[in-house]
Amino acid sequence: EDDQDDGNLAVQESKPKLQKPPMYKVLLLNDDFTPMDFVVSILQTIFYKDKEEAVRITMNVHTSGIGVCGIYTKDIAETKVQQVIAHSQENQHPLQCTLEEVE
Ligand code: NFA
Repeated sequence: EDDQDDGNLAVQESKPKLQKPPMYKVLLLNDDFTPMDFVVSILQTIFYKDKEEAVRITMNVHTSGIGVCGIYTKDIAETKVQQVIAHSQENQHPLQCTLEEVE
């Protein structure tokens, strides 16, 4: 903007066009084989949950069959899904993880 009075039209006529990015839930799926402690450690290391929250999420997945680990933008959600699957396979656990768009 310069010093001349333009009635501030340039400012008033240029509305911001920022959009909220689509967000994705990262979901953990229950199975009969992956040890509880392994799921808790994944939630602490990959999803930065404290111990109490990690245990809460693990028990929710164990009892209900599925649960949300966190909500992220697409790139971050996809990376976390791959990290969970890779870490599980390295330890010969069948733990599955997927993502789902919010709303
Ligand atoms: N159901 C698994 C067990 O009883 C624990 C588990 C929890 C697995 C959450 C996957 C996800 N050992």
